[in-house]
Amino acid sequence: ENTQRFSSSPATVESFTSEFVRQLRYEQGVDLGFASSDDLYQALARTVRRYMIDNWLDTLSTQTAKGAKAVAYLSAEYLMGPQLPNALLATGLAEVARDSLAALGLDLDEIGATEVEPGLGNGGLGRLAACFIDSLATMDIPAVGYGIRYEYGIFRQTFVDGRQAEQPDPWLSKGSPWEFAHPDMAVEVGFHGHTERYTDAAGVERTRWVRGDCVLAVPYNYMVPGYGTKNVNTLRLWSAKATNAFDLQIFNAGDYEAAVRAQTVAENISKVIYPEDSTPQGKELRLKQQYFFVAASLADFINQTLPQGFDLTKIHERVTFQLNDTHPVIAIPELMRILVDERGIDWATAWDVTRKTFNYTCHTLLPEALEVWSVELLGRLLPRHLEIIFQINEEFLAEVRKAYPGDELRARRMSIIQEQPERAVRMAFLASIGSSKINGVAELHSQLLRDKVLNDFSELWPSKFTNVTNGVTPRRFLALSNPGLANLITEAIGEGWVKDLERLRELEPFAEDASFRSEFRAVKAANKERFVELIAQRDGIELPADAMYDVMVKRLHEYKRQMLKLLHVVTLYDRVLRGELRASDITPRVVTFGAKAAPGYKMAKEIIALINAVAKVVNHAPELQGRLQIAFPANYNVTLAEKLIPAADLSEQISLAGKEASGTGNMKFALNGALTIGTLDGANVEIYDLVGDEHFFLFGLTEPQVADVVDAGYKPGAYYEGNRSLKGAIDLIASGAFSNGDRNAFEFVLSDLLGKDRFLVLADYQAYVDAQDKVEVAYADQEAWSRSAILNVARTGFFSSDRSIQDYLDRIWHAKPQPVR
Ligand code: 26M
Repeated sequence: ENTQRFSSSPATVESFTSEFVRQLRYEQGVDLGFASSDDLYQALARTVRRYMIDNWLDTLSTQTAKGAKAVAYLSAEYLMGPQLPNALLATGLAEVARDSLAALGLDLDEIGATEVEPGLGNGGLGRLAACFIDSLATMDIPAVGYGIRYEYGIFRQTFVDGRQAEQPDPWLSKGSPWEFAHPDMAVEVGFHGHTERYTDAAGVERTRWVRGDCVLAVPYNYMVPGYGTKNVNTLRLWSAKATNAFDLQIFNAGDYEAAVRAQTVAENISKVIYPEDSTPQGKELRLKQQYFFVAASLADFINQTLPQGFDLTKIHERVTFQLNDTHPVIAIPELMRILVDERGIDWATAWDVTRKTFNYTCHTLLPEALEVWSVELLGRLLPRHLEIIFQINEEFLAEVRKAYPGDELRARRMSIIQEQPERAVRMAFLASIGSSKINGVAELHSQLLRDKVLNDFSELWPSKFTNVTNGVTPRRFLALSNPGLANLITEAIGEGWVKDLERLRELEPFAEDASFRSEFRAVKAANKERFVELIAQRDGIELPADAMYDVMVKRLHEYKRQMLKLLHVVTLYDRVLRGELRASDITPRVVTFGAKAAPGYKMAKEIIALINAVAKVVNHAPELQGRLQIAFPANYNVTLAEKLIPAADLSEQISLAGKEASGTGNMKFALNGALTIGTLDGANVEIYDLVGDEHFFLFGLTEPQVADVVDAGYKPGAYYEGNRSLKGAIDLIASGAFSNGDRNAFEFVLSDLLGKDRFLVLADYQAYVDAQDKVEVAYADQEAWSRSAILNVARTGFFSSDRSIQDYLDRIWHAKPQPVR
C-alpha cells in the first residue's frame, strides 16, 4: 500500500518487469540470458531508482519555492550500508520487485547480495550521520548531507594467521547505480598561496587570498528517500578532480610526468578514507580533505541553493550548518573569509552571522581524540584561514580577560592556540567559540563535556551547552534487518511504530502473554539460523544455532574493553581445566566478536591476534565442545550488523565508565530484543533507566568512582595478585596455552594490563564475571528471559533517530517540515 504514494509510475509487476528488462537491454546493453549477477544488480537498482526520481525532483522544487530554513549536515563520513533494500522499503516496491524477478526466474535476495556497501565511514560517527539523514527525509525536513565521495572506503579486514591484514575497498570499481555525477556543477577549491592587503575601489582596506593551487570538487548526488512520505532528500558527496589549468601549464612547458604527478596529487584528495577514529594523525592530506569538502559545500549552498543576490547577513535564517565533530570545523573561518574578503561585509557583522549559522556536535571524551592542527601546516595550506583564526582568538581572549580579570591561566587554557608540545590550533575550541550550540551525544557525555572537557567554555557560556542523545533508524535496524520481529510487532500493535517508535510501549502487556513470548523466541531462533547460514557461507565458520549469542561488535579500542570480554572467556576455560567448573554446567554460548583496528594502532592489533589465538584453542578444546565457542568473523560492517544484531541474546556494552560518548550499537541490540550487560557509560545509562534494573545486567565502577580510583593511584598489579580467578586467566595466556607454548607471544598486551591498564580492565574484572554468572542463571529461565527481552524492545522506542532529530529541531535548528504534496 506504500506504493500508492509514489504516483510517478504505476508500480505493477508488469511495469516493473518491463522497466527492468529495458534497463538491462538498453542501459546495460546485455540480454537477460547473458546477464552476469552484476548486470542484474545494476539493472535492478536503476529500476528501483527510477521510481524515486520524480519525488526527488519535486522535493527539490518544493523546498526552493518555499524558501524555508534548511539543515546542512557537514560530515566527513556517511556509513550508509546497502542501498537496495532501503530503497525497496521506502518505495514500497519490495513485493512487486520480488514477484517481477521471480516471473523471470530470478531471486531478489540473490541479486541483492551482489551489492557492495559504501563503507564511507569508520564506525559510530559515520553510521550516526547515515541514520540522521534517513530521519530528516522521513520527517520531511529540508536537509542536505554534505561529505566526501571517497574512491576507497574503509579497508576490508582479513586475518592472516589470526592477525589483521588490510585490503583496499574499491567500492566503485563496478560503478554505483545510485549516484548522479554533475561535473557541470563543479566548484573550485584553492590551497596554499599567500595573502595580501589592498585598497578596494571604495578606498577600503581589504585582504585577499591568492591561491597557490586549485582543484575541482565534482558533486555526486544520492537520493535519500523518506519512509512513508514523498520527500526524497539529497546526499551530496564531493570528488576531487584536477583542473585543466592545473596541469596544462606544466604540460605545455613540456614536463609531461610532472603534469601527471600534479593531477595525481589533486585527485588523491578524495582517494581514501582515513581509518583512524580516535587518534588523529595530523596528516596534511586529511586537512586537505576537510577543507576540500567544506569549501565546496559552503560555495554550493551559497551559490546554488540560496536565491541569486541573497543577502548573506541573513544566511542563518535560511540554513543551519551542523558540524559532525571537529572534522568540518574549518568551515567557520571559511564562512568568515567569504563574508569579509569576498562580500566585503564588516568583521563584526560577519562574526555575528557566522556564529548564528554553525552548531557543533562533540563525539568524544578522550583527550587524545581531540583534533589539533599545527600552526605551521595550517598556515602553509590555508594562510588566510590561519589569519582569521588568529583574529577570532584575539577577540575571544579579550572577552575572556574581561570576564575574568587577572585570570591569565584561564586565558591560556582557553586559547584556540595550544603552545605545547608545538603551536597548534585546537579545533574543538574553535568549534565551541564559533557555534551557537554545542551538544554531546548522551546525557552523561553532555554532562562530562560541561564539567570536564569544555568546562571553561560552559562556565563562560552555560546556555550554549545542550544534549541530544543519539538514536538509530528503526527502518534499517528493525523493519529491514529483522522482518520476523517487525511482523510480530505489527501484528500486535499495528505498523505505526515504524515512524513513531515510542508506540513500541504498547508491546509491554504482550510480555505477559505466553504465546507471544513463544512466537518471540521463534523469531529469535530463526534469526540465529539465518546468521549461522550466512557465517558458514561468508567465513566458513560452523556455529550451532541453539546457543546463547553473546555479541560484542564495535571498533577495537582499549577503552571499549574487548579484553574484558576475552578475560571472561579465558576464565571459563581456566575454571574447566582446573576442574572447578563442569563444562556440562555451562549454558551453550557463542561469543561473537566483530572489530576493525586502525592499521597503526599496535595494541588494538595485538588484541585481535590474542582473540583469534584464544578462539583457535577454545573452539578445539574437547572439554568445551558444544558449550563455549568464539566466533570472530572478519570485516564487521553494516551488512553483517544487519544479520547479526537480530540474532543476539546478550549485548556487550562494557566500556570504562566515562569513556564511550554514547554508543549506538547498544540501542540497536536492545531494540532487537537482546539484554545488555553493561557499565553506566554513554547511552547505556539511559537504556538502563528505561528498561529497568531487572532487565539489564549492570556492573562496574561508575564514572566518579573511576575518577577516585585513578586519583588514588591505580595499581592493576594489585588486582592481579589479589584475585585467584583473574590471576588464573592471565597466567594461562602468559603460559603460552594459546600460542603453542610461546610465553612471549602476548607480552605486549599483558605487560600493559599488569603495569598500566589505562582503562581499568582489571579493576572491573570481578564485577564483570559476577554479572556474567547472573546472565547464566537468568538465561536458564527462558520464559523470564524472553519477558525481559520483549520489555527491552517495548521500552527503547526513545532511541529512534527520529527522536534525536526532533530534539535537534527543538533545541538547535528550529527548521520546519516541508512535506511534498
Ligand atoms: C579524525 C581525524 C583524522 C582521521 C579520522 C578522524 C576520526 C574519524 C572518525 C575521528 C573520529 C571518528 O569517529 C569517532 C566516533 O565514531 N565516535 C563515536 O561517535 C558515536 C556517535 O556519536 C558515539 O556513539 C560513540 O560513543 C563515539 O565513540
